[in-house]
Amino acid sequence: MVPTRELLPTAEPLSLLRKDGSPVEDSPLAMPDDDVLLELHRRMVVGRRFDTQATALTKQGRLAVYPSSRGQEACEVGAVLALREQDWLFPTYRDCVALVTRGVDSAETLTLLQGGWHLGYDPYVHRVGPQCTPLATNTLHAVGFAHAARLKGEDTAALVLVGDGATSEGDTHEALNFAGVWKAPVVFLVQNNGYAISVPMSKQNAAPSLAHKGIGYGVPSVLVDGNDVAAVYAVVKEAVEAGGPTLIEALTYRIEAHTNADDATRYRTSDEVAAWLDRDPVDRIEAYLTARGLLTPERRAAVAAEAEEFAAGVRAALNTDHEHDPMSLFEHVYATPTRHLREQAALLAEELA
Ligand SMILES: Cc1ncc(C[n+]2csc(CCOP(=O)(O)OP(=O)(O)O)c2C)c(N)n1
Repeated sequence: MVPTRELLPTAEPLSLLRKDGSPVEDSPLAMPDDDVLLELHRRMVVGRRFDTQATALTKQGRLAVYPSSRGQEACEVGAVLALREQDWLFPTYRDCVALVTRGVDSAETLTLLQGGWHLGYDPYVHRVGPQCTPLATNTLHAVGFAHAARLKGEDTAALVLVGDGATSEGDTHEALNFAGVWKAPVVFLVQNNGYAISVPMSKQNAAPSLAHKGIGYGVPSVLVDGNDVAAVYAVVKEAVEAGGPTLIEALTYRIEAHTNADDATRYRTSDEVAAWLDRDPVDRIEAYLTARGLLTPERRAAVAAEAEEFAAGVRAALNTDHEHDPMSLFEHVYATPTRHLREQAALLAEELA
């Protein structure tokens, strides 16, 4: 039997960098190498610029909806860069920054949110499952996938991203249970950003932390500072290398509203948002790298220029109109369309004729 303490998270979140960027001397985590830290920083800056660009495109009507992950870049980037090439990512609607970090084309990432097509990218190219909007469904995809890969003799881990609210769904618990039973190589990363739309954590959870829930399934659990990219990278890398299931709760905050269709001022105060802006994940790694002389003014300027170029590419792609055949709405859902779908397709064809 695994000793209880090996399954439980630490009382305080693990970290490598304090909010001012100074290093935590007695951290049990291994500080990533300098080149990794610089890459984490670069991808966070580009990811944030992508995110602000996508939010702007909703205001211009070029994007139907966008769930921003501003403030959560350390989770999105740290976790993805900790994956090996052969590993798979199972994201939610919130995780566009994780997708572009994994290499998915930015315009293809936004196709679904633009309302252009069911899915804009080929999941096999970068080993990224479809972004799931039905909460927690991706947890089951990840466990099934990782278990199947192991049965096939493949060395593949699955990283599944979920929000705090998704941990209240039955699917998450079924997935954790089977991950524990099968010892499937799945890393569950819960980005605890404090809210499920307007519902705060206090109305979702009575446990000491979300990470505590792993013990009931025999799944080792980790609590980490989700605004510390070095720490997120370190814990996800360790979990991938461990080869079995791990539940990681990363404490972070969603700076923007739930989506552009939400008014967050109705359920949270500006003081609360300001307190989290003070814990900004990009500022933190920048402060550390600058103090160590690794982030020179030249490199900083080059990264900023790259981010601007990336955003320009997103604008150009999203400002291009594509022709979509309305009849394609009925494709790729069922191998054999149901009677209702056939009837609806016939009605639409008649209307379009
Ligand atoms: C099964 C299901 N129930 C309800 C919803 C509606 N819904 C969309 S997002 C959301 C809140 C999710 O919060 P959380 O899991 O914390 O993720 P976040 O949006 O904060 O990233 C809800 C309830 C849904 N998408 N799927």
